[in-house]
Amino acid sequence: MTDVVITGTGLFTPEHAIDNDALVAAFNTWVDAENARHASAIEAGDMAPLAHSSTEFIVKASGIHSRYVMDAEGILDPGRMRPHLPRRGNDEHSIQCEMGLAAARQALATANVEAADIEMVIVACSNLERPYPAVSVELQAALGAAGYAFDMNVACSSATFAIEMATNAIRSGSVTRALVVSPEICSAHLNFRDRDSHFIFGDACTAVVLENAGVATAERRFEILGTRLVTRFSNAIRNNAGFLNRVTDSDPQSVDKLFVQEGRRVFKEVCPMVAALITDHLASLELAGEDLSRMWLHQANRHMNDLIARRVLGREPGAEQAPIILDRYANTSSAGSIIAFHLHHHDLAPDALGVVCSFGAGYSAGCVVVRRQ
Ligand code: CO8
Repeated sequence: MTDVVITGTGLFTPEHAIDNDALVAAFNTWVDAENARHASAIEAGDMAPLAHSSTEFIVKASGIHSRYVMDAEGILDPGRMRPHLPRRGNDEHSIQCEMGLAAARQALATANVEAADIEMVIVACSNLERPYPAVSVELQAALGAAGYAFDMNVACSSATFAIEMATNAIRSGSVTRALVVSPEICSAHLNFRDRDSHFIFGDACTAVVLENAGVATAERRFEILGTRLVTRFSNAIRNNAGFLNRVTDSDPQSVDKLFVQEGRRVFKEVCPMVAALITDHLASLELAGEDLSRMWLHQANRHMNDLIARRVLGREPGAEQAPIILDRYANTSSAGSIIAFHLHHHDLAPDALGVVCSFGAGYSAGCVVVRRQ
């Protein structure tokens, strides 16, 4: 069978960062204004006052300290509380294409690959800024890549699902080199007026170059030993925004058109599903948790990662074995596990084994087992 290797990764980090204190201050200013606006209804007992958010809660419940966003000003304005990303003309690069270009160029340079040698571009992320033409086709043209391109969405698992698509395309011989790009603008789909979730997400873009091992020239590479994907339908993480909203006459501004979740349920249902996926996948490759040097897990919640890593490794994970990047980046959806890989793989010795694993809405989970060459 053709060996497939990851030879380069790239990361675009937006220039604006919002720490918990700034986010909470904006939220609490809005809460105070809302409570003042509804003071008589609250006093009459017809309405419960809105509660403040707190930095202490956010850090304790999630491990998140800060997040990067494409626009901070709009989010921190209590009168707006959503990013302001001006509309671009059809002859300008779209925002996701621009993010993708930055991450892709870095990944290509690391892989020592020219854009023209890429034959497959997949833009894989939770939210795409338009249905067509595909953002991936725009990115393919902007990069000067060859072959074909398509967009796909499996929420937080988009990147790992795309890595399996790319791996299979290389194994089958239909392409020699592929590029997976995940431009996540989670801040545009987050309800910054929802106390339960306003702190969860951030923005970023990652890129991964995959090649047939026979043509790869990069010194540092990771052989893909196997990929495994799983989905199980759940409404616990949902977003009802879509092109049918217009014709169903539902309110386009209603909160169900943004990210909605039952966080506790997600935690309880997803952790065992993911631990079993990784353990079974390793067993099918005649490997076990103790063989792993590193787990690059999806970055949604610190406690979820500790729990999953403990179950798979059979011991308390050190920061080195299951690196955390959500403290600075928050949940960047499909980009999260790839950011962890991008920032925390350089020290691994040849033959070290690791697993990239994403999990999220769908439910969906994707597992990629790699060996450093
Ligand atoms: N400040 C202060 N107190 C708060 C706050 C706040 N901001 N929010 C809630 N509280 C209070 C609650 O009122 C509650 O109080 P009480 O006990 O008195 O009722 C208490 O804190 C506990 O609340 P929760 O039970 O909600 O808190 P948890 O400990 O469960 O933590 C989390 C909440 C952090 C959300 C946690 O449940 C979690 O991380 N769950 C998993 C989430 C997850 O992994 N989701 C993955 C989804 S991501 C995905 O798939 C991608 C989708 C596409 C992305 C699109 C971009 C937007």
